[in-house]
Amino acid sequence: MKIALSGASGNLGKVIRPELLRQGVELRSAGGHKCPKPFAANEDVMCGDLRDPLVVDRLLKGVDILLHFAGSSVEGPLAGIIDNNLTALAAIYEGVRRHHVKRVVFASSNHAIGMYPVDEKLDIHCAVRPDGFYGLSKVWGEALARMYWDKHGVETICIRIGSCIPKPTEVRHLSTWLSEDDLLRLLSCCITAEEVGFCIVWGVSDNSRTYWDNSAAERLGFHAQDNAEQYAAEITALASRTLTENPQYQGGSFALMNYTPPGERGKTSRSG
Ligand code: 15L
Repeated sequence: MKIALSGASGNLGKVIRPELLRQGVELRSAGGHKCPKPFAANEDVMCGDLRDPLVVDRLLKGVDILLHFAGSSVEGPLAGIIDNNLTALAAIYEGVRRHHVKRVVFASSNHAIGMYPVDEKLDIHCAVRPDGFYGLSKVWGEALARMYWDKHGVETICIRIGSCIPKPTEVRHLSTWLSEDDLLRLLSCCITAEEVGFCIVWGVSDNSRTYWDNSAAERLGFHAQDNAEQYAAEITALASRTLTENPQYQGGSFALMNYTPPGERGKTSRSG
């Protein structure tokens, strides 16, 4: 089986590559401006702008599964998000069609639903509530994937990734953490599951304080083994020392960027 990975030089790409290569996967890893250095003999590397169909052709030739981890990964100016997360994604899905790639695993994000309050437990069918342009671009990506399944039979698993970092560093992560080992376990299920059609799952560990019901991922065979609670004492002590407030919205700080507090809504701004 040949797997392509976009976003290979990013934080998650660097976690994913060694494990796939260790498993003997024939991997094509793509970076953006710079080509990544191959980690092993079974890795071929490339780079380029994924809005360009010729670059997409190089990425997808002979590929069975694409792990799409490239694109803007944080909130930022709309123009860049449109280039990276909308235009490039559309070019990729057209390439997926041209090359008969069977399945895409799309790195979506919890920021597609980031405006939900933290005391609401969500299942995967909840309505979207993006917390910014970045979250909105992930909603668009999920809908694009849905369309390619309905119209062209291209399978996609969208993973709404929580906070995939080596260990939790703030109170919110006690709910949103996805350990790197659990990410690898989840990806392995996404690669080997039989027929998946189109589905969305949460990318989250088995956290006692999770916001999300992840039975959709369990249906793919995923059983998270890590729990952020093991860091709870450390994190709460840190939060009380630094007087950090508990998050209000599931998207944390993203939800509060360019945010109008309820008491100030509808008031004329000083410049207006
Ligand atoms: C994401 O989608 C971002 O890519 C990452 O940088 C984190 O901010 C993460 O979400 C999170 O919500 O913690």
